[in-house]
Amino acid sequence: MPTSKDVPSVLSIDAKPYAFSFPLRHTALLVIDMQRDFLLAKGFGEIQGGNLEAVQASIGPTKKLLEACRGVGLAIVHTREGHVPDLSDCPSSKLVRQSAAPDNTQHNLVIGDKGELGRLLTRGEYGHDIIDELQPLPGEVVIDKPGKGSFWNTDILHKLKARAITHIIVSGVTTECCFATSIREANDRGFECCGIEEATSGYNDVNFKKSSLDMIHWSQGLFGFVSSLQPLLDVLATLSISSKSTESTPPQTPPDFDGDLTIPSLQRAYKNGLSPVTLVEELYKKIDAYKMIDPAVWIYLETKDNVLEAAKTLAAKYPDRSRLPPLFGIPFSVKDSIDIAGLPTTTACPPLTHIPSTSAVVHDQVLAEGAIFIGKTNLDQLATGLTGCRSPYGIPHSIYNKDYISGGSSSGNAVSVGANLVSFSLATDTAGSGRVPPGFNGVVGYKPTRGTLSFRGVTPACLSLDCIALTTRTVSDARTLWQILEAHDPLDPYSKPALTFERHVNSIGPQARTFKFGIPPPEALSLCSLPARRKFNETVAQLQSLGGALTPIDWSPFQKAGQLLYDGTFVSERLASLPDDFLDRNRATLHPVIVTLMNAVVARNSTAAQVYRDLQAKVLYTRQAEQVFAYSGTGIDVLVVPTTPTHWTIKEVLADPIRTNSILGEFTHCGNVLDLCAVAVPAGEYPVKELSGKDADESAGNLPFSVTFLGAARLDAEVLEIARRFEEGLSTK
Ligand code: TIU
Repeated sequence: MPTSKDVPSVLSIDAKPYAFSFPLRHTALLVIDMQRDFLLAKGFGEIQGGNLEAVQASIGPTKKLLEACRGVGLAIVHTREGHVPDLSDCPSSKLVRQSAAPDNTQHNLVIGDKGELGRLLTRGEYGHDIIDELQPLPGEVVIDKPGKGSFWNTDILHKLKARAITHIIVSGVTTECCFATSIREANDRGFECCGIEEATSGYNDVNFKKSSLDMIHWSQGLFGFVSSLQPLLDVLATLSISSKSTESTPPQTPPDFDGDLTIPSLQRAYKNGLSPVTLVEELYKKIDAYKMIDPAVWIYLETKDNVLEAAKTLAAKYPDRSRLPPLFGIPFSVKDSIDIAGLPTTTACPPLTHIPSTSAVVHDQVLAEGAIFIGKTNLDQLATGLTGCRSPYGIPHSIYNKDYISGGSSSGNAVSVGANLVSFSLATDTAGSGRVPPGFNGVVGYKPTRGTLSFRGVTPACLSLDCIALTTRTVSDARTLWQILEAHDPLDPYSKPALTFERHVNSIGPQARTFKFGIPPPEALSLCSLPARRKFNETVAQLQSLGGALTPIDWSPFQKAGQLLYDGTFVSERLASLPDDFLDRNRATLHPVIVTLMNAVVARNSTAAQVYRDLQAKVLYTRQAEQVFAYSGTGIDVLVVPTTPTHWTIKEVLADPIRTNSILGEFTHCGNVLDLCAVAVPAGEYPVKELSGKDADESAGNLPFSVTFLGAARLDAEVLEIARRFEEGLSTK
């Protein structure tokens, strides 16, 4: 992957109707339908009367193109046309039209019929899969499509947006059919496409190929661009050479672990030969050393021997370093409310401890991609709290300063990432638990839209508002994990459907750089400490310098929705997932602050009518917030808030646990009530003294400041891209 500063970020090749310019980081290669059914003898194409020799001409050039694009780390997307075995996704017209032609002699077999390569165009059959030469590598996207176009009834648009793709290099078969249709569909959705002449072919190239390609670029680029293969290979070759020369590792000696735990850095190191065993050895030195600094991070730490064993098994399973799964050897921790088969789940609440027989879906998903489990982290009891001071397993502190809180409820989780003990951590977020602790430890906390990652196998805090959160070092890492984990789970009743309405992308012109953002009004921000206000003002200026237009908004739905969470009846849901007599039976052993909180909930004697009023209010505020984020000239793209108004000391929280907690949630509480997605991003540091006002703190160093980007449900890709640009802007300052 190119890392050198010398590598130009925008490339340009000769094309029709004029040069095609594409930003490397935002470009994908699309390889359409290079399936046995279309390319091999006895497949669907030949049975339909296609000229196989013509269509096979694109295989060699497509292979060259694919290898060149892989070489520079472009996102690769393959498609396969075909249908589910019961053909319920196949329109009858597609099944019947050609065979019903009065003069038909050749369409004797139709989709779903048994041919020599298996049932024709049917998922799971041999003929449906991609030819051996072009098989996808682990981590590449494969889209199964029921139509000729790649976008009809698939999540390709979502997958492209999730990777911040705006430009697509297009190849595959057949030129006149799926290739042309897909380019037209992509064009409607705002993508800049360039078809590669030699890397596409069809069943009637003598008559159709030139016209099909000419129609794409006709009229100064009606649908897009067309280029020859060689200019593209030439420009990519110069890049691979410069990126190779920047990779520091000599080929013979496996590299040492350089301490950088971000996912792309480890991926590079593993590709160059780093052993996961070496990584684990180094990591456990750090983990052991950090126990002296903070003994309250872990509730369960896997033994070094077990992890070394896992690393050896992994290395043996994937001997070919050019075909590693995306999370190969990436170490991670798990909040101890998330199940791992055979290990106790405590939820920091000993009376609730159980040993599950199956793991949470998200845990299995990251393991399946090669990640290495290190341990389970501390949390506020019952995942209730934002301080990190409510656990019987001790009080973790901010990695910045031992007197300051780590934040909660995912306390150990954020410390384990912040202290560089793991690359990422799986957490949860209900009131802000996946945002506040990352904010207090200088790392990224991302809470995807609820119901887009499976919540199965997690102890609920407030089930209808809970979601999985990801703690990472960078926004890009959060995005990588999200792409791996996002999937509809039919067994999770809160899981949202996979397909949704998606907005177009802005790939070129000023719209590609600008965005509209809103912020809380001065009254709301007045709750912030002086350094938080100063840093937030700097953030606003930074966003403006990145092309952000500060836009006035109606703050009231966000403010009122936040109040519903603890001041309304919703807090009662925290008792709903526990046995009815749980509180009475366990008062003596629960954390005293949790008992106070739960007693207050019970004492309210909330009525069913009050609950319904709150539910109706939630729907109203959600609609009002949707208006703020509307897909229109007036809607904003993101809402930007300080992650927390201030950063308390542990002492301050212990002296007044409920009030300090409530203030911390001022800008996070509304997130799940309004079904928003959110990512908390580091936004610089300030001197401890600026917060404490004490000259004695002159040498006490800094504390981190964090801002959170919130967006409407399912606009995760858009929100993450703005957050990434903000993060990049800070790092290049
Ligand atoms: N029939 C034909 O030319 N093509 C297809 O049915 N699918 C694709 O183009 N992939």
